[in-house]
Amino acid sequence: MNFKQQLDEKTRHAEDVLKRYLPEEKGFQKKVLEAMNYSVMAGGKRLRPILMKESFLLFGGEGAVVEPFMAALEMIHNYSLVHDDLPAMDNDKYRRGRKTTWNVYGDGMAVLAGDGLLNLAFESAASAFDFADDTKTIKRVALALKVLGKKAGIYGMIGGQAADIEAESDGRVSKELLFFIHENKTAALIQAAMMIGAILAGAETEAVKAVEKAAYNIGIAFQVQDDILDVTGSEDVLGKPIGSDEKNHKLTYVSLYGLEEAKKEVSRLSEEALDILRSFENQNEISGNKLYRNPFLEQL
Ligand code: GRG
Repeated sequence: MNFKQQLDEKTRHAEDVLKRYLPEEKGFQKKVLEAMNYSVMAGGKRLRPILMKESFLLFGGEGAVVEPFMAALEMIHNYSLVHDDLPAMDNDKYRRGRKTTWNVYGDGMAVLAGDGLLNLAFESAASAFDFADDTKTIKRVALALKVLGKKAGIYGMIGGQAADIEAESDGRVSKELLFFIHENKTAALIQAAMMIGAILAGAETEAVKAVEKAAYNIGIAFQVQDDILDVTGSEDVLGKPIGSDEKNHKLTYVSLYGLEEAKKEVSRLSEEALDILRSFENQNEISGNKLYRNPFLEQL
């Protein structure tokens, strides 16, 4: 199987898992349930649940305990996009080639659909306890829930988004602020994905810390690449057309350091992340643990 076929299969698997946790559209609250499903099933690369599963397998994880968390993280990612698109935030009318949730269901219903997804995410993730029949696994699920809450919340994605909104309104620019925003708004959910995969598979604390660092690099590289496309392409990483206003006024890695430095930074961050991940494969080989050779992570 080539990389494209592998990726298609993993995307399909992530979507099958996700569908099992999405709500049935019925009852007096049918409209908001429709809006939730509309936003989640609008396409998307499913990068986060795929990375979570790959990290789980890299550390020798087995069974279905990871699946509720795969669904939960994709719900959180989608709630953030629904809220980010609102007129009160980015005021985007289209995403992934179709109308945004508020543009179809109205602002109020889109706010509630996002809130609904966030709550359903934690309800779904907590159902991982149903797959945990020993103390060791129960502790892993509890820790994974804590990581999910932290990386999605004020010490993660919400914190990054809040700093971004404030920076845009008062025009502040600094390297520290830019990295804070990228680390939290973009990298935090990628860290959650890979850390939770590792935790549920039983990785040691030190290994989880190393995975957090690798995922930080992947998240920042993803964001800097988006900044590069802002300048060189007509579309961003989401396939959204870029207006000249955005090109000229956005605080980005490229606007601070220039295009060439940005390209070098993407290569450096990616190589460093791969080195960390490769070191786990090597360790597994040396200790004779069940080895899951994972060329997939290297190709992302
Ligand atoms: C509203 C709390 C709150 C947070 C919003 C997600 C977000 C934070 C802002 C969106 C703006 C943006 C371009 C962020 C950069 C990284 C990012 C989250 C990109 C979208 O992720 P993909 O490419 O999307 O994985 P798909 O469509 O594939 O799911």
